[in-house]
Amino acid sequence: MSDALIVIDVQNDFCPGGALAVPEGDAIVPGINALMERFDAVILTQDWHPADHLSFASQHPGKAPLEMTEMPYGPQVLWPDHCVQGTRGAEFHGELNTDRADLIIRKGFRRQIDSYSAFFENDQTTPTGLEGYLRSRGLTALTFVGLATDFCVNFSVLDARRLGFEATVRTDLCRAIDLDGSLAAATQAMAEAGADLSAA
Ligand code: VGL
Ligand code: ZN
Repeated sequence: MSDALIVIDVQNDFCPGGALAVPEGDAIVPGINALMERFDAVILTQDWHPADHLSFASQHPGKAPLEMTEMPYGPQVLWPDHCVQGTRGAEFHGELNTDRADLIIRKGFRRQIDSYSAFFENDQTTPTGLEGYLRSRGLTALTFVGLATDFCVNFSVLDARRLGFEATVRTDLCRAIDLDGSLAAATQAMAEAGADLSAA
């Protein structure tokens, strides 16, 4: 068996009431729990930033959340402080069935580099280790769900395709931030990369 479910960043800060709330971010939790039953492997990712992470607007005097900055690896959206290591906002949503997870992969823990993708940080070269884990377990077909469709899900799916994994996105079990058309752009990019986008 070779199918893995990859659950991206279903954490309090991305749910209503959180620091970087995604509209209806919590609505996908029951469906994700149910979907876990069908997979050989379940992997969760957890956005996990130090309090002074450089993706936070608070670290850039004069900048506000959702403005852009330049990082050594390219343009970067500045975010409100979110998913700070050890805080309630960084915890998984209380209803997510974390007991079913074989692996929890944390990302974004280096101050200088943001990490949207489950595979590589935003410099596109620093690996998280997920590729090696999947290959050594023989997991080749990946299904993605979680938050946010247009950032961490999108970057994870594009890297998965680049690395040669089969990728399915259950769009009904994802929710988006949708900044300036980012959801439409992400949907197009994932489809063009050969991901299978399905709503059931
Ligand atoms: C995410 C922005 C910043 C995500 C994480 O999980 O999509 N977005 N950090
Ligand atoms: Zn983040």
